[in-house]
Order: sequence, then structure tokens, then C-alpha cells
Amino acid sequence: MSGKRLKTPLYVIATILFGVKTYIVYRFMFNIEVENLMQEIILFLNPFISAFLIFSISVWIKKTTRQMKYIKYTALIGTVILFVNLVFYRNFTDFITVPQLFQSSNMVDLGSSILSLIKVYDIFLFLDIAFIWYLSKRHRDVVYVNYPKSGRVFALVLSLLLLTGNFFLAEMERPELFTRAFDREYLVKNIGLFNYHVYDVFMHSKVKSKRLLADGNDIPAIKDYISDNIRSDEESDLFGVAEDKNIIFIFAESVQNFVINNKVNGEEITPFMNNLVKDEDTYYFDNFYHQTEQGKTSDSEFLVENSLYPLSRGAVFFTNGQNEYNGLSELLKEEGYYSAVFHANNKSFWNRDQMYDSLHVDDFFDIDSFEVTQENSVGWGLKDKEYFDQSIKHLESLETPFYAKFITLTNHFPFELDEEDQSIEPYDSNSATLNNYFPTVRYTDEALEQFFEQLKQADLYEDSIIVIMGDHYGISANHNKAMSQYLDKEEITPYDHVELQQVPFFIHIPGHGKGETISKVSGQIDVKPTLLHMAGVHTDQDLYFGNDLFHDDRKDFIVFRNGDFVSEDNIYAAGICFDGKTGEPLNDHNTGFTTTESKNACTSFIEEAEKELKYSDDIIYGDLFRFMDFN
Ligand code: GP9
Ligand code: MN
Repeated sequence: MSGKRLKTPLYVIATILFGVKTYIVYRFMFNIEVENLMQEIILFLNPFISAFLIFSISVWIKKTTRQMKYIKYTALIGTVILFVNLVFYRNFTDFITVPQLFQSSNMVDLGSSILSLIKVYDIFLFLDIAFIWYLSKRHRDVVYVNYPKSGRVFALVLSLLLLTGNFFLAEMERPELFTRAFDREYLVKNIGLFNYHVYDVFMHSKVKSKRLLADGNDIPAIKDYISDNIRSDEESDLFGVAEDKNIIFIFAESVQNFVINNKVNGEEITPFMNNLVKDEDTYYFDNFYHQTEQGKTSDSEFLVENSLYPLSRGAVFFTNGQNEYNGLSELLKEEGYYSAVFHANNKSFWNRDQMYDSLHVDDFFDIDSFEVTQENSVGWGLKDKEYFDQSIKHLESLETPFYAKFITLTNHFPFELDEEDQSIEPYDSNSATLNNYFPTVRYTDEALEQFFEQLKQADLYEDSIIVIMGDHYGISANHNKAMSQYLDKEEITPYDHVELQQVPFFIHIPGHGKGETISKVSGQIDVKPTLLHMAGVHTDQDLYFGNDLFHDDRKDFIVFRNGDFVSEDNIYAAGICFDGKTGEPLNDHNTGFTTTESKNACTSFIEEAEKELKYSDDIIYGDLFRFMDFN
């Protein structure tokens, strides 16, 4: 070290300072939940990685003053972004999205209380800026770098490698983080605030450009398709049966239809729901399919509200949470209904807070409306029995008639359950997931029974109709081997896989007395028109893709988001047309259709299914309802 001073370049100093600062904000100022060591590591690393990415760009700037300028202004801008997010977070417990930035009501909200959201110690956030400023002025020669080209390329490659490493860890910790795009907190936690903003801007521009190019010209074709193929304006026998009654809608987390009237280790899995099947006040649909994709629960909510299809990539709650809709909550509101959602999770999860605004939901009882403790939680949060128990008082306080939605949580992958809540034994197979699924399903079944009792005690039962629907599958194809063992089949074929997408759907009308099991093919797309008609609302001006399930004249197939479908006679999956009853393939996957009969059986539907999905996508991506006047 012959008298030479060891140089620490400014971009490295800035990276370290900025990294430390961001980490402190993440850890102690944002309320980010860290569940395991891996998350802790990612949370610690990502601030340094994004800081390095930005600051190392400066090595490409040769001129000393310019290099200094770049570093100090980026540090300043970065800090302002951090600070603004912090202020926003203190008010909304959420991170800023581009649309929110332009959402005037949010900003007005903030405007009035902004002073109370800024703390004196926030000034410390800007301390390192002052230091960087000082170094860049007084010690310019020491902190300036002039790498040869190889050094600059090295810095660039290193920063990109680090970023890739970060994304890799994030994807490992949260599979499908980017495609499912489900929660801002997860994104920030895993890829960092700054990358999150880049991602958000990207998503936003993608969605916006599709919207920008759209005009109302596509609407007539969609209208024609719907009136030719889907909607019948005649009233069904049950039209108006629920008029002025409360509608209580329960999304039963991950409950699939194969558990209904079925046993595990010789024990009934869902005794309560099995009784509902027989109940004279209940309609049970035993050929009813979920149609969700990556948005999972939120997709099922979307289907129920709008009778439009969710998207094939990402969660529509996220990508198009700001669209104009004409949903169930809004339409019932016009009939004097008050709408509410009860869900013991963060309000920003699945972007529900924003989407519920777009859907005109009056009240969202999120995690803050519940008392959630270590003892009363398991797995994903508040136990279902506690959840229903604590919901009753809120429900009683609502104006009537109400339309209240409940989303259960306990029966969520990985199906954890405390010993004391376990009424039946797990199954025994190579899949712990499937094994543990049965006791948690039973727990949810018991929670539903308890809820019915509590509704009676609260005098809410008689004046309500109660709907129970499985939101989506709980056991994925990864567990096919265990599933085939349980179902006593040699293997799970694509045909079986489709059948496994059935979820239970019950409509319970106290005092009705005419309930039955309905086996016509049906799905989540049908819920909206069914409920509206039951509430006595005419829908001839509306645009949607489902049918009133109590009407005979209906479209006779249910299409999945990937283009597979179930018709009255066939199931189409993995490019194969199956006989709907026997499960025999009608064509050869490789050589194409073998008989004209099978060709006719599936091809016309394949085209229609594609058309229908495309029309629905056009509506959502183009935000076409903004061009409609539904009244
Ligand atoms: C979380 C709950 C479960 O709020 O809706 O989400 P999921 O993973 O089932 O979509
Ligand atoms: Mn779910």
C-alpha cells in the first residue's frame, strides 16, 4: 500500500447507505410480515441489490461532475420515493400503485392528514443524502471511479446477476409471484420496493395500452353473441323467490365436490353439507364447476360478481381492478341492498380494497374488524369457527336487506389444523397435502353448521337465502397419484381431472320446501344471473356469459379458462374429446378425430368456447363497460 489511499467509490458507499436505510424502513417502519429465515434473507438482500443496480450505472459516466451528479440525484430521488411510500403506508397500510397515484379520492384523503403522517425522525432518512452530497463535493477525487471497460462491464454483469439471483430466490419462496401477482406486500418483500414500482409501471402500461386502443365498436358483436347464445329473458319458476331477502354467500375455501357424500377412513367427511343435499329447502348442484385461474379465490369472486371470465394470466382483481363493472353488488344496491364482504385477511390481499371499490361494495370487514390472536389462528389466519363467530355482530349491524359475502380460510393449502380441531383422522397416502385435506374440510363443514345455528339465534336465518360455493380446487394435479388411490382409480386421466374441478354449490332457501339436486352442467359463471333473478331483478340490459340455473333454456356447456369444456355429452381436455358419461376418448390425440361423430361432438363447442373467452377478455382488457349505459 505504498502511500496510496484506499479508495471506496461513491457508488459503493451510496449502495451500502441506501441499502441499510431501505432495510431499516422495511423492517421497522413498514409492517411487513416475515415468516421464515428465507424471507428474512431476501428482505435483507433486495435493498442492496436494487441500490447496486441503480448506482453502479454511474461507472459508465466518465465526466467526474456528471458521475457525482448522477449518484447524488438518484440517491435523492430514491429517498423521496421511499419517503412518499412511507407516508402513504402510514395512512393506507399499503404500497402505492400507479392507478392509486391518480385516484383523486385517495390523495384527498391523504392531503388532509398529511402532516400527522410525517414524523420528525423521518429527517434521518435524508441524512445519508447529505453525506453523499458532502463527499461528492469535498472528496470528489477519492470517490470518483474511472474503470476500464472491463471493470464497467463487470459492474453491469454483477448487478444483473444479483438481480437474477434475487428474482430466483423470490420465485422459490413464492412460486408464481410474478404471474399470479397477488399481493403488493409479497412483491415488495421479495423483490424490493423499487423493483416493485418498475413492475407496477410495466403492468399498468400493458393494461392501459389495451384499454387505450379500445372503443365501443366491439360491443354490438358481443351483444349479439350473448342474446343469440346465452341469455333468455323469460322468468324462471324461482324468479323473485329471494326478493327483499338477505343474501348470504359463502365462498368455501378449496372445497371440492368429491368430498360431498364421501368417506375417509370409513367416516363421513362433510356431514353437515351432506344433510343439506337432502334438505327440502336446498338446491344442490352436483355438476357445478369452478372456472378460476391464477387469481384463485379472487377469480371466483370475480366470476360471481360479474359473470365474466377471469384472465388467463394474472389476477383480474389486480390487472383490471380499476375497470368499470356492472356487478352483482352494484345491481343489488339499486334494488335497495346493502353489500358487505367479510374476510379475515389484509385488505390489500388480491387487491381487494381497490376492486371492491370498483364493484361498489359498501363495506369490507377485513382483518382489522376481527380479533386475531395466535390462539385463534391456524395456517392462513383466523380459524373459520372464530371467524363466523366474530362476524355475527357485524352482520347484525347491517342495514337490511343485505348481500353479505363470506370467504373462509382454514381449508387452505397446506391444510394445517390444530389437534383439538381435528374431528376425523387424516388419510394415509404419499401426499401429506391430500391426507390433511380431509380433517380441514371437516372443520370447515362444522364451521358452516355452527354459522347456520348462529344465524338462527340472531334471527337472521328466516329472512335470508344462504349460498355455499367451493371457490376452486384444493388438491392440484401434483397429487394425482394419491388422488387416484383415494378414488380407487388406476390413474387420473384428463377426463378425471376435469371432473375433479367440480365444486359444491348449494342454494338454501329457508321454508321453500321444493329443493332438489340439479345435475345439469353448470359453473361459477352462472351465479350472477341466477341470484339476480331470484332477487326479482330483470337483466335484459346486462352483458354476461352465464345462465339462470333455474331456467331450462340455457347454454349447455361450461368452459374453463384454458379452453377446455364440459358439455352435456362430452368433456374436452388436453386436446381430447371424451364421452361425457364413460370417459372414453372419442378421438386420438395424435392423429386427430377418428370418427365424424366425435368431431361434431366437440369441434363446434371448441370454437364457441374460444369465442366466448375472447369476448369476455375484450370486455375486460378494453374496459368496454365504460362505453355502456346499462340503465
Ligand atoms: C386469501 C384467501 C386465499 O385472502 O382468499 O387466497 P387463495 O390462495 O385461495 O386465492
Ligand atoms: Mn381460495
